[in-house]
Amino acid sequence: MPMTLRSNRSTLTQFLIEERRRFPSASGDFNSLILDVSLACKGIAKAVAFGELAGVMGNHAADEGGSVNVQGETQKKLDVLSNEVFMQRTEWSGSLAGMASEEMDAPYQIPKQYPRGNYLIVFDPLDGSSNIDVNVSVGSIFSILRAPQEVIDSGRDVLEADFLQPGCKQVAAGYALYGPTTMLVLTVGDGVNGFTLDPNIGEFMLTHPKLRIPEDTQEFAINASNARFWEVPVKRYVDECLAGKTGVRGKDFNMRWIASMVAEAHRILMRGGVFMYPRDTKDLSKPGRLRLLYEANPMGMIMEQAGGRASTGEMPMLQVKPTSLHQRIGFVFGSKNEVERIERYHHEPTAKAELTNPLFAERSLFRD
Ligand code: AFP
Repeated sequence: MPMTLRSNRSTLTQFLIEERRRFPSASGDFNSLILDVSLACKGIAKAVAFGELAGVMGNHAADEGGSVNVQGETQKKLDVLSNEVFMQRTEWSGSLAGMASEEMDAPYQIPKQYPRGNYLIVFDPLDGSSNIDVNVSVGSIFSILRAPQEVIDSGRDVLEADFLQPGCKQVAAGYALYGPTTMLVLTVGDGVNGFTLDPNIGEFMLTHPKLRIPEDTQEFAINASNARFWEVPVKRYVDECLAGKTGVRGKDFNMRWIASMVAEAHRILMRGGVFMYPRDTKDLSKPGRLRLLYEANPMGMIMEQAGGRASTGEMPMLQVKPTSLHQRIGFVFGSKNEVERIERYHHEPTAKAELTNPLFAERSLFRD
């Protein structure tokens, strides 16, 4: 076990204080919020690590308050626990005007006994939790927005509309990855930095400063079982990757699918790649699988801050004007040149025409 007490690495606290020195008028509220979030993530990391030993695996029982969240998805015990940890760790300090979560239908009001602050936080407390029982890496994702001035001035309860800000308005975004090591990856709008939790001292240490995503890649991630529901530009892109050296791309591609977006995003941050959960025709009531406000926007900000790209397939993710708290959206992110290629395919005039041409379906390698 490495002895890290004499490490020269910055702690998260040190990193935040040094960042804050660049803004002498800053109150410190923002830093305290990030530290509260990091504490929530440490708590969740512990619960995840103890797993069955702590009795936290499996579904949240109906007799303990229900088992299906607002998305209509079965809640795991750890979903509920992680949500509570996030709320408890962040509600008290006076930095938040309100919060919203994947696990709560409506915005959560800061209890009256606590002061209200300038920021809103939106989070997915445990993304990938359908994998938790098989011990695959999972994570927490968060997005921090400035509360509308009128909310700050009046101190009123927050409304859904207060959260419906495009991703380009995010002040900060990050995720914690509960994998072989626990990591916190954070952007405050000035690049992306990765911190590894040092179990010896219980601190996040700056181990991956200024992360950059390679602009090119030969690795893609998509749930191929949905191939028959994909739109033409996505089919075309994947078919071309699969054709490898013998096709128009002239190079072989590798494919990965963990079904845990934080883990996929982290792989892409480390070595490049492209992730696609595109809009498809599987369930027309759902324009995509992932959620805009607490999955696509924070991950989109991280990708763009690391030199990658985040898109709906058709337009930059961070420009989308949200229409509801739990809105779903098609999401493509990762190495810049690949994401731009996918966007180009969506914009080519033939893409729309081919959508209505039944013959095109026969050309996909995923068809019989
Ligand atoms: P859960 O949090 O319900 O497990 O969903 C995970 C997720 O939102 C995202 O992390 C994955 O990329 C995606 O769903 C996996 O979806 P498939 O089950 O269709 O592969």
